[in-house]
Amino acid sequence: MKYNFNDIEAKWQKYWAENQTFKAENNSEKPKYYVLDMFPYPSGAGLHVGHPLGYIASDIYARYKRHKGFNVLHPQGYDSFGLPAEQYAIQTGQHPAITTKENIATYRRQLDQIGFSFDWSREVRTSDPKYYKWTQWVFIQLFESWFNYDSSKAEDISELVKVFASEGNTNVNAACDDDVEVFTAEVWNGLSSVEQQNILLQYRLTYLAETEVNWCPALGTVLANDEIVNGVSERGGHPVVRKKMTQWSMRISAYAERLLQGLDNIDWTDSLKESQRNWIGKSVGASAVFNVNGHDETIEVFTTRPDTIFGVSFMTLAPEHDLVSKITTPEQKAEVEAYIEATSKRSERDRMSDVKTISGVFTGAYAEHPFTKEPIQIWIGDYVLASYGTGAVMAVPCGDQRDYDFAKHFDIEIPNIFEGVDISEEAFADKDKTIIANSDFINGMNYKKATKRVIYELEQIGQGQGKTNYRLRDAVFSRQRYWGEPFPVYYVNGLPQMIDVKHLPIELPEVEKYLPTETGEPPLGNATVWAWCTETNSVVDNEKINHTSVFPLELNTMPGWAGSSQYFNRYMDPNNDDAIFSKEAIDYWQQVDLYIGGSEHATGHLLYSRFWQKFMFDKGYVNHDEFAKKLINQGMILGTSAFAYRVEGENKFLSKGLIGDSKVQPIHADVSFVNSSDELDIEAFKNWRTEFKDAQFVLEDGLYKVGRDVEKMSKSKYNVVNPDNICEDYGADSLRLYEMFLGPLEQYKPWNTAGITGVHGFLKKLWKLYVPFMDGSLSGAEVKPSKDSLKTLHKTIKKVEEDIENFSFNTSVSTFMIAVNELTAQKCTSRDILEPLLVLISPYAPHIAEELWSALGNEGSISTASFPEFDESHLVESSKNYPISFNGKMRFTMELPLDMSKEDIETAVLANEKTQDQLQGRTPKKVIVVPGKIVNIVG
Ligand code: ANZ
Repeated sequence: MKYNFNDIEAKWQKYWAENQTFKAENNSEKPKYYVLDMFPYPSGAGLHVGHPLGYIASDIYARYKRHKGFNVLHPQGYDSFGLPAEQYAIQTGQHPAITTKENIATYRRQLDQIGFSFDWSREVRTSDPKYYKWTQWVFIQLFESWFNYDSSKAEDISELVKVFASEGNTNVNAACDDDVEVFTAEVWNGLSSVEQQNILLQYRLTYLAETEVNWCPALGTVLANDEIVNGVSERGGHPVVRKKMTQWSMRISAYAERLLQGLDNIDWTDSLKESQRNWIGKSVGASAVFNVNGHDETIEVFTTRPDTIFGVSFMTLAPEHDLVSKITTPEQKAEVEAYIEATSKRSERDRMSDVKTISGVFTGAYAEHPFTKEPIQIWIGDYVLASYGTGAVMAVPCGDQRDYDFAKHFDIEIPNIFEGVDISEEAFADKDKTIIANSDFINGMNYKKATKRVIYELEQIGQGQGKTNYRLRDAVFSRQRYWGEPFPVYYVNGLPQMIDVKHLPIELPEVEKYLPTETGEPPLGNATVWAWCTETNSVVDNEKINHTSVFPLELNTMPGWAGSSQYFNRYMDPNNDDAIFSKEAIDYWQQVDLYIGGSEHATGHLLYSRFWQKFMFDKGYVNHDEFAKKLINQGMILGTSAFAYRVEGENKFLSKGLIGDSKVQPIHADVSFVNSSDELDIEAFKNWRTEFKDAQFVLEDGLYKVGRDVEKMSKSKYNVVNPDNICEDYGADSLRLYEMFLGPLEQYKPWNTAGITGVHGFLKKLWKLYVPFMDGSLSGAEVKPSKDSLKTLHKTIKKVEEDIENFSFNTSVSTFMIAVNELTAQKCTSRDILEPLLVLISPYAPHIAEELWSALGNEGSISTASFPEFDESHLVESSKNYPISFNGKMRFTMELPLDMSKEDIETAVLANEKTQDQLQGRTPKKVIVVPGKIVNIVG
């Protein structure tokens, strides 16, 4: 009876699919449990063994919860809009939908092969019109809403219109654009509809505005801050510049405080919460207004240190600040303009992280100190960011390092306002310890008191107030790409209009080319049928545009994160065409109980999703304002790269041991050309990199040995291991066990295929335990379990249950190994032991568990079996193997009940034949009995 894993796995995968074993019901007597994975982007390269790590962990948990009696929702889908398919379309002309479909087929085959217990009847694809209809729907809901700071929630825009009509906007405490003008009800009622629409746009939760964006010329699109890494695009590493463009934005900043507070109520990893806290970046301080000499304009600054206001010796504006062009004197104009041009090439991140380069230009203008009325030079400098605070700072060289460096560099005065502190490059005053000096009405005060007083005084003269600032920016929501969700928006006189929900989805149009148009419009500008007819309520030919009944449609598409911001809710009711999900579905599933995914989404997907969820909560569509109760980040599986060493400047490779002092250049060799002894298949390498076809390979001991290094597993490092091959050679159960065995889930760990033989050998051993049930060698009568076997089983139940509850899957695998070794040694053939053992193992190695489960004569899938109950009594020892000593020397052992009295132990020991042998007729002087420990016979 061989363990024929390939056949077994195929058989059970087919069984699960045909019987819809893992289909979750939206209504059940059982308690619910929702286990979610971050859905994959289906790339052309398919999965490598690093990808399924988190999926295996969540699958174990989902299967475990089913054994524990839960109705488990464990769905999967595809985040299928995105750049790679579009880049491929640009190069080959192939429609991204086709590429996407093919890639999804590959992913599905690979996922099925690993034996995941997904409910595929709930699959979603973000690029499917049936799905993105609801992404468009959420967009419209956001457009129809504004954020009321008084109630701290999103409300219907129609409510705001009512307030405007009855009392204007003076009492409205809303999240809105900075430059909203104050108006009365009379003014509002006298405005034209277009004017009113323009004002409302300043309040809506998604709005159209001219914003400074990160423009990536190579990709031809705008990128979000989290899509830029080290100043270049995350995808492709292209340069990114700042540019002003009219874009859709999401007013996520309105939710800054709630996004921050909400972190306290969710069980997410500390590191992830910390990244979100930093990203939200709450600062408490004040705004202060400085008049500009000779101008009507004022400069408002945000400061966290109002107490340092008498230490201000200059002001710095961000080069992009609106005032710069107005206040710069003619003499300084050329220099200022050149500087602005130079900064536009640097990304915000660069500017923030670069603390070494000090640069700036004097504008020639002066501000007036709000209290001393002294003139203060106004500079521009790129260390001040346009998008933070007010884009202007009051510079205090004695309190702030960057201001200090700037003052030093440009030889600006450095006044000292801290008593007894020697201001220098190294020493900055600790704000909580110093006393203020040289500062008029706050002299002698500490930081706290001085801050309060300055804010009060600023308020008195109408030049400032207390203020809380958040680093979190509104999120740009337009992309100049083809392969994304179209906006349900058309334009009348330049004003955006939403298409009525009942006409959704607005499907992506066909285009000839996936590139921007010659006039620089996004790819949808190439579509010829892309206009909205308000009479037929349909998309019509562009030629029909008449601006009376037929209007142009939006040319941008939505960003990658649109489709992933509500997918977890859509899974609850994915085939509903009438609503994003039904009330019954959301009432039953509530929220995600466990979410497993990568930490790289900390400030992207995971923040945007929390924002949309809070919005959906405000609107009453969902019952929780956090979408995922618990979140775990899986670590990464690293690849073991292989290198061949080419002598610099020569067409010659040295085997690793021969390098010595030679100057060599390491060149990646695909790991599939290297065996487990690090020997390179030279022919395969040469065929792969034909430029080395004629290279000379200098061998050691007749072999070419490669060097090894651990790096991120990636196609570009030629160190990927394909799960298909592993499943073929060892089976999916071995793959699953091995991925877990590698180490703690959240850690980074290197892959080593050679190690898989260990877990594979374990599965074969497990199989052997059940062979007597399959080959008929087991005699008819049921075997009663031995005490030892019961003990093995119950300690395994206890450990595995604890492990799974703690997401410590690696330690379970070793527990199974110990259990199987013990049961093998005990020659266990008891069904009472072997049957529950299968249930314990089934979340980890479901195929073999199913096969053996049915070999034991069970009907149906093991997935419905209950998790074995742990019984403490099997672990309690009832007897003790006493060491029996004579004059302190241990001679033999004796098994005696633990509840035996001292006297009875003594009698039993003395009666033993071996004792008589030792005593040879002598009478012992003394018998020392320590119950439960030892017996010592003296004499
Ligand atoms: C005066 C001052 C004195 C400041 C002092 C600091 C120390 P956080 O905590 O990050 O919110 N600032 C304000 N807007 C800025 C911008 N757009 N770009 C760069 N820096 C900006 O930092 C707030 C502080 O950073 C503010 O407080 C301001 O400098 C500066 F002893 O004002 B401070």
